[in-house]
Amino acid sequence: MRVLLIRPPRREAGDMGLSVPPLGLAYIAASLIDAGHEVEILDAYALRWSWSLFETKMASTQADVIGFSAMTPTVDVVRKSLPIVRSSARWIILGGPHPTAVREQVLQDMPLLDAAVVGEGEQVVVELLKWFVDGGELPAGVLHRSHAFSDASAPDVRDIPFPARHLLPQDKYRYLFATRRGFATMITSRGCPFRCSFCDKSVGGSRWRSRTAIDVVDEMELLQRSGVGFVNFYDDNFTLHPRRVEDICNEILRRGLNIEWKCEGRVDSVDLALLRLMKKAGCRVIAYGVESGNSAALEFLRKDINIEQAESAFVATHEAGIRTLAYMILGVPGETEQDVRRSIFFADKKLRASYAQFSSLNAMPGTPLYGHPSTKSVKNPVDSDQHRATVTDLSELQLKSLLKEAWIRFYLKPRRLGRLGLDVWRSGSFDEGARLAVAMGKWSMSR
Ligand code: B12
Ligand code: SF4
Repeated sequence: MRVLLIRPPRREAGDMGLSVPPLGLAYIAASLIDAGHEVEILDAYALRWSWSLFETKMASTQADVIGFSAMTPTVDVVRKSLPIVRSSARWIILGGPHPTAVREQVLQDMPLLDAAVVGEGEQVVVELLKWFVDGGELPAGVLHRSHAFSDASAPDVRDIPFPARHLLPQDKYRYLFATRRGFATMITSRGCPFRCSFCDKSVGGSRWRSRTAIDVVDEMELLQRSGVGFVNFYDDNFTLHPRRVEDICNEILRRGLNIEWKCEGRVDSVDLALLRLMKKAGCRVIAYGVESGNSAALEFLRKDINIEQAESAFVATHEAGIRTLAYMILGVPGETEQDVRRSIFFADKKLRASYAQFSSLNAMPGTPLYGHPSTKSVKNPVDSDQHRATVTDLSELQLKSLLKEAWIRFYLKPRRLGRLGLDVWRSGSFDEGARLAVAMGKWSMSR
């Protein structure tokens, strides 16, 4: 069959969202190619297509199946795309965190969809396409209006083919904090055993499943050969098992790879010896879910870490010569304006994080917090998109202005601005850097 996988255009032309590869679509494409289908990916988001260009191109496109992926906050762009592509394919399907979290509701919400896939879709999508033609019993993992749903088991991460990156516009992807040009993302493990109240683990589940060090480094080597200089590991918990991280680092060193990377880690799973090895093997940035500088907020978030662990992880990471990115959540229920300012101070002055990302507490479907009584609809100035269900005791105005204050207080410092300028140059993120500078300028003037 001819299959077209689409990431729709940005909601608005000036949307600042990161241009990161849609790895889920690339994994789905690889499985379909293996099963003998003819597959294309259209990443209209990274290509910065306008909606009118998208409409024009779709009018002359024909495929057997069109597939989309959706996160809850971006599902509106898929909804907008459906009437545009409806006559371009016989079947339209959707996968990703959104249908996985809301299940049957997605088919009611989007009548133009034929079916949706729940969870990791590599095997399910192949069975679904076969079912479209042959009929019979609906495969497990598929939502369909006239058949009952049953859960599919997760694929073995060691058997999944590498993502079909050759179908993506590789030169369009950028990451502002990358230390080299040529950017790609990788996933080396799926699932997470922790229980943070703001996190949607519906797709990967609670069972952590990892690829072998050899398999991981094989993929890195392939990327290096294709011109990639920097890899972002987007595993939920890259550092969960330190022994595996050691194996990956030793394999990178054994093969003499010349590639730099970033990963996501927990502050309770690193120590100086491991961090030094990671630095030697090319690790340049680690993003930690610090979330808050207030113990009560950490408890509310069920993060199962404490402030002292965050402090020692940041000291050790800096000592190893690796930069840090602190993910922070502001305005957790129970937090006053003063508490939020303490959290900002914590990331800025105590942890001395190299970078920080400040968000509000979104309660999305699939998260334990979904439906919490303190939920309000708040527009986050940083995301520049729609209102989001946010759990906070602060007013929308207070939260908005604290978020702006956090970004400005953290980044408007000569040292950090200088580093950002260098990052823009090294990563080639000129467009992203310019957009960020304009946004920061606007916020500081509107304070
Ligand atoms: C990388 C990443 C990003 C990247 C972009 C990712 C992209 N372009 O695809 C960036 C950094 C930009 C990002 C931004 C955000 N993200 Co994000 N992100 C991730 C992360 C860490 C990894 C995604 C990934 O590559 N996974 C690996 C692939 C293999 O999994 P997958 O994409 O889910 O795909 C599988 C299945 O879903 C399914 N599938 C997916 N698509 C399709 C399509 C078809 C046709 C089929 C059949 C199947 C299918 O099969 C795939 C293979 O198994 C996930 C967490 C995670 N562990 O997945 C969060 C996650 C997806 N993000 C999330 C959120 C909330 C956000 C933000 C809203 C955060 C914020 N507060 O701003 C923003 C949204 C920004 C925006 N406006 O677009 C949530 C989504 C929850 C939800 N219910 O929607 C997640 C799950 C984090 C979490 N645990 O809560 N994100
Ligand atoms: S936030 Fe991170 S540690 Fe917490 S449950 Fe989600 S993936 Fe796991």
